Amino acid sequence: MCSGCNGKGTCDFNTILEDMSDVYKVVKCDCFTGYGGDHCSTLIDWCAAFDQCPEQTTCTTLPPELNNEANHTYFTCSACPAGYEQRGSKCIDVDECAREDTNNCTRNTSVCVNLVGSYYCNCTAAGFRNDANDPYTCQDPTDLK
Ligand SMILES: [Ca+2]
Repeated sequence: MCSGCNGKGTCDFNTILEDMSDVYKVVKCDCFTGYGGDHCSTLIDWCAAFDQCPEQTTCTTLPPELNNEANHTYFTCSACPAGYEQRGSKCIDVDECAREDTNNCTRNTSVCVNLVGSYYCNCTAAGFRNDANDPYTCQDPTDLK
């Protein structure tokens, strides 16, 4: 006999799961993608099964109706945190100082210093200092009272 596979699979009458000899035989279920267990009653945790999201991101298992076997899409990864970009399977620090248009440092008063996950503007002009809460702005000493 077949359990019905919870409506989430088909019965494989060639594979005996439980043989109660002369009483009955329980056959295996071939579960639809995303479902598992003997009777297809459990959802597969693709994130636990594959663990392929980059560190620092969050894996989310897609519901079975969104699984795409052709594209092997069973889970999604969140974006890398701010200050990082994904390259291949890793979140890599963005070097904001590599290009002038990716940082807010003012050239004549500061120099950009890359940090892992961020950057800051190191004040170079005489007397200029970072505002206590703003690592990107160098304040003119005449503005500091
Ligand atoms: Ca950085």
